[in-house]
Amino acid sequence: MNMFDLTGKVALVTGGAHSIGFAIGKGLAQAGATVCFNCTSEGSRVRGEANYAAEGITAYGYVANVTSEEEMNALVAKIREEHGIIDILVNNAGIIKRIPMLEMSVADFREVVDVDLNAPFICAKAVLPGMLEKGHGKIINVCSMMSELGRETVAGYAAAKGGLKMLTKNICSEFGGANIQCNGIGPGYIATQQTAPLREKQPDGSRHPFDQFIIGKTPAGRWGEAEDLAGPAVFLASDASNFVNGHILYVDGGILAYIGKQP
Ligand code: GCO
Repeated sequence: MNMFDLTGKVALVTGGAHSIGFAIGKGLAQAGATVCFNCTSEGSRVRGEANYAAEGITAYGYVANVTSEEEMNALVAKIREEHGIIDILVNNAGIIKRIPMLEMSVADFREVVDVDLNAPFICAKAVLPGMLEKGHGKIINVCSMMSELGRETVAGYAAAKGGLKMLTKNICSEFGGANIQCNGIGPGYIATQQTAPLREKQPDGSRHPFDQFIIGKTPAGRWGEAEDLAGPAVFLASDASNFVNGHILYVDGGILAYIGKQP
């Protein structure tokens, strides 16, 4: 018996065409799940399916905007028709705007909260009726270091990711009795396109000060790779975690445990 086996399960990974979402989708597929993902353009849908195909995986991409209740309801209905009721939802799609707070427009703040917090509510609401019908379900919210910590320039992102942590606990509270587990994964600093500006080499070829800061702040002494999130995602998607609920599993190389190196 393999308690991590996801054979026969249908997963939807929002923003699962590339980066962290892709690494999670790939992990779920390798554990046996049928993986569906959505993205915002036909181009990334095609590229996303090709990314999976290059790993020998058939994944199913759809164009749908996570901030639209109508589009996500339609997507969930379509996946049900084509593959079955969704067993696993990974709320991964997210954006960041790094702008000092006094320069940040309310529109920018709202946009970040819309994608990073309102959308997970919309997507969870869309899949929960099917999970209730089926008598089980797993919702995994991709949180952040910013679910716990603040940092200059990321007011919208930190507010949304802190909110996402609490949405996780609330879904757990409300649906735990229906055998639905809602947990979060909190990536530390992961080398992705989103964090590329924080790792850009200086004109003199030296490391970006933020890059040095993160290496010093991470007991593991490195940035994470998107693949580091696959195992934790498989765990939270599988029967191995059936009594784990409302928990945020930080996958951060130890950042949250460590005060940091003395300069
Ligand atoms: C930042 C943001 C993100 C982080 C990530 C940490 O510091 O700019 O926090 O870009 O990479 O979400 O979990």
